Amino acid sequence: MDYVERILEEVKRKNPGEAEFHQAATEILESLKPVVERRPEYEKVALLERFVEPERVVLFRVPWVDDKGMVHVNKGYRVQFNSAIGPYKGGLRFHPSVNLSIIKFLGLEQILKNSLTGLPIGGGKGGSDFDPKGRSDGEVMRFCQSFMTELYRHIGQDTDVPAGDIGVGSREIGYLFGQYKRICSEHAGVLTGRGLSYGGSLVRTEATGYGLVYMVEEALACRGDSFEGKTVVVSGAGNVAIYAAEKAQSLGANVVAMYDSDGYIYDKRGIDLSVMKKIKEQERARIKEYAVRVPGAEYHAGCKGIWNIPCDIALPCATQNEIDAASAAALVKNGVKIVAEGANMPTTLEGIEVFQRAGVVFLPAKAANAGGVATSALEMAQSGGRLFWTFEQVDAKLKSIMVNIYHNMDEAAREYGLKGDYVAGANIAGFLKIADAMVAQGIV
Ligand code: NDP
Ligand code: 2IT
Repeated sequence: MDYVERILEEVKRKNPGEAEFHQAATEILESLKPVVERRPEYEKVALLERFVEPERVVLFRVPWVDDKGMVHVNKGYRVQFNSAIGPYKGGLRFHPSVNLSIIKFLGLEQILKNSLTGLPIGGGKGGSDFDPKGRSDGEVMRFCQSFMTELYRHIGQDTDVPAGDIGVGSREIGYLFGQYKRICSEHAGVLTGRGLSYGGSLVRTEATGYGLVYMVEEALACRGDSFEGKTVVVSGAGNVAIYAAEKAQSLGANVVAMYDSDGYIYDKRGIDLSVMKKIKEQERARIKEYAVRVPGAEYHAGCKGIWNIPCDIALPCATQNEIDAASAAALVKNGVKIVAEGANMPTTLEGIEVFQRAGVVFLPAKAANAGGVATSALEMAQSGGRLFWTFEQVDAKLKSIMVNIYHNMDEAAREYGLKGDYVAGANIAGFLKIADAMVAQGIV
C-alpha cells in the first residue's frame, strides 16, 4: 500500500465517525500523492502522519443563562492544528451542527488555505454547537463571555488568533474581545474581524466575498472573458454571500438567486442587495421577507432547488456539502462555466468529480475563499505595527493576494502534469510550504 493510502486508512481508523474530517483528508491527501512520490524523505519523518494530527484539541463546557433564567450548557472547541508557519489562525463557528469532525475538517483546510495566502499564519478552527438564531443580544453576549472565560487561556496574539465564521460576526467578535480584555488586561490583536473603533481593519467585512470574486475575475481574464453580463447564483445570505454578490454586481454580473437555510429567492432582474442587507444584516430576519418586499421576486421553500437555476457562474457561500453529484450535474446540464467555493468544502467529492469531468473551471475553497483570512492577517499586521491602512490600500493588497493564489495553484497543477486541476494545484502549493517548515523544525 502506498504512503498516502496507508495514512488515509489510519485517519479513518483513528478518527471513527468523523465523516467531514475523512472527506477533507481524502481530498487533500489524494492530491498529494505525486508530491510524496517526488519527495520520499517526507515519509521517513512521518510528515503526513503529523500533518493530519492536530497539535492540540481543546474541548470545554460553556454554561450560560438565558433571558428567562434557564441554564444551558454547550460544547466549546478549539483545534490548534498546525503552527509550522505562524500562530494558529482560523475562525470560530457557532451553529447547532458543530461537532469535532466539522471543526477538524475546517482546521485541516485552514492550514493549507493560510499557507496559500503567503502570509505567516498557521491553521486552527473552533466554535460551539450554540445556536445564536432567535437569541437576544444579551443572551449572545452572555454566551460569548462564558465561551471566552475558558478560551482566553489558550489564545494570544502570537499563539492563536481566532476570527468569525458561520454565526460569528462583528457582534460576537465584539463581545468575545471585551471579555478577553477584561480577563487579560490586554488590548491585543488576539481576535480579527474587530470593529474599526477597536483595532479592526477596513475591508475585513467584505474580504471573503470580494476576494472570491477577484479570483473568479482573474480566472475569467485568463480566458479572455469577464463578469459583464454573466448570470450568477450565490448560495447563502450571510457575510460571504452578500459581499460576493455585491462585488459580482459591481463588475456587471446579474446575481439572480440567494438562500438561507429555509429556502431560496429567485429574482431574475437581479437581487436588490440594499433590501437583502437590511433583512439579513440589520433585522436578522428570514430570506422569505425579500419576496414580500420586492415585487417579482419568487421565494421557494428548501435549498436544493437553487442549483436548478441556469447560470454561468455558481458561488456556493453557505456551508459544507451544499452541492452533491446531482446538484453538480444539474448545474453542468444548464451550462455552468465556473464554480468557485466561498464556503468551506461546499461541494462533495462526487460533485467535484462531476465538475472536473465536464471541464468546468472549479476553484476550491482553500484558494477561493482565502481572502477573508488573508485580510485577517493584514489586520494583524496593522495592529502589530500600530497602523491603519485606507480601504483602497487593503483592497489592493487583497486583490493582489487572490491573483497570486490563482497563479500559484495554476502553476503547481501544471508542474505536476495536472493542468486545470485547481484542487490538486491548491493542495500542492499550500502543502509544499508547510512541509518545508515542518522538516526544518525537526520532529515536533
Ligand atoms: P454567516 O453566518 O454570515 O452566513 C451563513 C449563511 O449560510 C446564512 O445565510 C445561513 O443561513 C446559511 N447556512 C448555514 N448553514 C446552512 C445550512 N446547513 N443549509 C443552508 N444554509 C445554511 O456565515 P459566513 O458567511 O461567514 O460563512 C459562510 C461560509 O463561508 C462558511 O462555510 C464559512 O466557513 C465560509 N467562510 C467564511 C469566512 C468569513 O470570513 N466569514 C472566510 C472563509 C470561508 P441561516 O441564517 O438560515 O442559517
Ligand atoms: O474559513 C475561514 O477562512 C474563516 N472563517 C476566516 C478565518 C480568519 O481567521 O479570518
